[in-house]
Amino acid sequence: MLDRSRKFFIFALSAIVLTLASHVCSAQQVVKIGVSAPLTGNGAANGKDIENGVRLALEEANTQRIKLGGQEVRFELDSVDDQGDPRIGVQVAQKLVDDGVAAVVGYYNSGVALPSAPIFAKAGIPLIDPAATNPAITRQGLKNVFRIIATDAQNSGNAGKYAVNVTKAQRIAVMDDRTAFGQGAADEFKKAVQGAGGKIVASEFTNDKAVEFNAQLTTIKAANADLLYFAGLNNQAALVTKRMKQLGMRAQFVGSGGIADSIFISVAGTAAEGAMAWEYGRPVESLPQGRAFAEKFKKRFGANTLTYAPFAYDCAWVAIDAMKQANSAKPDVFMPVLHATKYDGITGKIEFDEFGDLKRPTSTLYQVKNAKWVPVTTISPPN
Ligand code: ABU
Repeated sequence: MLDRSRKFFIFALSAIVLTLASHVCSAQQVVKIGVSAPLTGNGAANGKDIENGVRLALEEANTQRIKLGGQEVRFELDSVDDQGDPRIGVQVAQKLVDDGVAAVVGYYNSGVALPSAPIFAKAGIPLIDPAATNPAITRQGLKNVFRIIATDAQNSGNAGKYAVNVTKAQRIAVMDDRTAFGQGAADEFKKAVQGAGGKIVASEFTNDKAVEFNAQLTTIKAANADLLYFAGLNNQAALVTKRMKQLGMRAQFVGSGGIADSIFISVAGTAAEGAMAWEYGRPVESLPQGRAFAEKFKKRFGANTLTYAPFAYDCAWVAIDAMKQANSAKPDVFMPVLHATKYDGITGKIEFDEFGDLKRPTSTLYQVKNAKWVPVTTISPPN
């Protein structure tokens, strides 16, 4: 049996230890950064790429022991799987709001971004988009949406003008996957082709689950098209090029954004050779910090980035940078700073226009040569 004074001593010691522990914990403020992307299903490889880009940024930020309002912060990743499905997307957006995230990096799919952005707007939480490119995402009159990647008005607009003015295609065909991204990109491409005086000879569509395109490609072949612009994503684009080869089509395949990656090359096999695609931004390895980022990413995750990790990494750092400047992780305090961002990122200089889109959006045309995507040309607005 312990005597009374010994019991009191143990009780007092426990109280001191608990007080000290709670003091140490409260000395570090946790700031949650949300990510919404498809972590399962068709877009999972791209979703994981986005998630890992943010993860890397937060791990680096934590090594810097950043202080906000005099208190050290620890950034915590709060990642949700939107499955590339708009219905799931809005549910998990609400979960991020309920979790109290300070900012969100998302989306991969434009069709998920469109209905989810207003949920963060209502909660006053900034959403920074690394990959979803339908122009309407930043045109919903919301003040919380930012995007650090060219839109499809810009990327597919460049593609349309280039097809007419540089490639000199005479008979242009278009096919899209009827998603918010694919249909939007196809419309922007057609507008640009027609604006440049080009001729659209066929306009076909599929759906984003389809694996067979015989009917559409037979129509396009019969229209004697010399260029096919496919507005859809990597896996399906690869199946389209394979079928084009099987049908003996001579039309130049040109993809919209979301195609120039290792998945396309591995699925298309030898049919990939010569395929072209317009992608967002500059080739990362051509940028001052790009090569170092690629090495860091590979070392951390044991794999190369697929496409969007550099953009997602920049999204996270743009948010952290705004918090540092505002000396606060409260969205209403750092959001005005976010609007005035001037940030030198892995993907280039980041400044936003009145819609939250990049002031100087860039896109690059790539072509597959010897089973590798090689940059052909980059288009960027003049300074
Ligand atoms: N921008 C390519 C990724 C797909 C999308 O925007 O839906």
